[in-house]
Amino acid sequence: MYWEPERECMDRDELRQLQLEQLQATLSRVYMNVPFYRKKFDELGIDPDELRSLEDIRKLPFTTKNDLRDNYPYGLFAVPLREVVRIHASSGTTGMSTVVGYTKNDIKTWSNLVARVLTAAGVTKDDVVQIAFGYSLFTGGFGLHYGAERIGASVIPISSGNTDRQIRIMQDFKTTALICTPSYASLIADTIQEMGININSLSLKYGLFGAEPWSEKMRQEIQEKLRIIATDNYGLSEVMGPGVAGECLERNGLHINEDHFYVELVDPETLEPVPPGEVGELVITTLTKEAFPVIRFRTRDLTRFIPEQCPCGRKTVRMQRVMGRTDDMLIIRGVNVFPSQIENVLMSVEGTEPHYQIVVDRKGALDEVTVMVEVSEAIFFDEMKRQTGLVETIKKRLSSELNISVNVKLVEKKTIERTEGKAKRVIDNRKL
Ligand code: DLL
Repeated sequence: MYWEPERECMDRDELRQLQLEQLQATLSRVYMNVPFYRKKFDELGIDPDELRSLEDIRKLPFTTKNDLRDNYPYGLFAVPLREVVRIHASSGTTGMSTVVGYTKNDIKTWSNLVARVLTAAGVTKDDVVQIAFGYSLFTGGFGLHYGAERIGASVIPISSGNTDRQIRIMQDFKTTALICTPSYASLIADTIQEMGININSLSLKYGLFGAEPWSEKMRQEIQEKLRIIATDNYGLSEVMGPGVAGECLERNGLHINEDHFYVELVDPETLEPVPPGEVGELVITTLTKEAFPVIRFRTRDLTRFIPEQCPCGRKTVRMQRVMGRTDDMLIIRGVNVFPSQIENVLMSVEGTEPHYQIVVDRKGALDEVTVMVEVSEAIFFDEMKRQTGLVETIKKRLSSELNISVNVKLVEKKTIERTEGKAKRVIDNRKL
């Protein structure tokens, strides 16, 4: 049930000592090998050899996605290209993509960390693992593939897309673990139903989902439809890819691989540490990466640490599921809300389907938000009265639970675009 118990269950004091030593080594490495960091440290009068405690990390500057873009493509690599054996890049939905590299050793570390995440989520060498993440510059496919091979599972590198074929292969190859985004899992579940396949004829036991925010209700929905145990796992290409953190079978927060990543939570406005237990932006410093170390990388992801030790025995700190990215936060008449919170409310209303989209328009000085949600055919073709009732229920719940007032539109099944990768939950029509 553990992949590397000596690390995952390591005593906290010992862990902190290890983190400090690794941090010191990383800092002198980036100072020596990456002009960008050297310049920044020099400007601030920071001598990397003077870091005495982990808390001293707060004196170091943050690194942002813009810094990565400014140094496109290889400016932040800490080793010569001949030592780089793999290159990935982030999706770059906005602007230029960011490029990351791995040495041979980095790939080994990465595989091990993904192996930890898989093991914690129940996967063993006896499993048949279907990887329905894209195999591409995106880190999802290859990252999980290497981890699954590392533990000795039988890996099906099917990549994303071609859902009917995914399902046929799932049946024929007796897949026991499905790995993809939660929104793709939800599409696969619906397609299984539509194809008239009896779910009990499949061998699925586990689902490991990540790469985008999802709600607890969505987890329940997927678990019920696919009859699996679904866990959440988190990572980002700038830091490594998948393998940064993942849930154990307790399914109550994601264990962070702290012996490889030093994590902080800061207030995104003041950049000061948030008080214990509060939500903040996750900031990550890599402790062991060779080709592409990052110092205090601002992830833009909002979460909270769970201070209590997990009953599973791991001593690594857990983070709550990511609520969303600071850039995805909606401000609806002064109330801050994330799409995943809206999702949680929608999913708790009887009759809704797990497919929705949030459309933001500007009317005068105010943002107007319309939540479009798919409903079952029975409801869609039912009398007006029932539909109006459902709209009212959803509006009331959103208002009482999130304090937001929005328009709600029920739409027919399949109206909302399906995704085989990361879902686009917000359509922003404002010309800001
Ligand atoms: O999504 C890496 C990954 C692949 C993680 C497969 C897990 C599984 P990027 O494309 O660089 O890398 O996107 C990273 O996706 O900053 C978060 O905003 C979001 N994200 C990733 N995992 C989760 C998650 C991969 N479990 C960005 N929950 C991150 C919520 C997630 N958001």
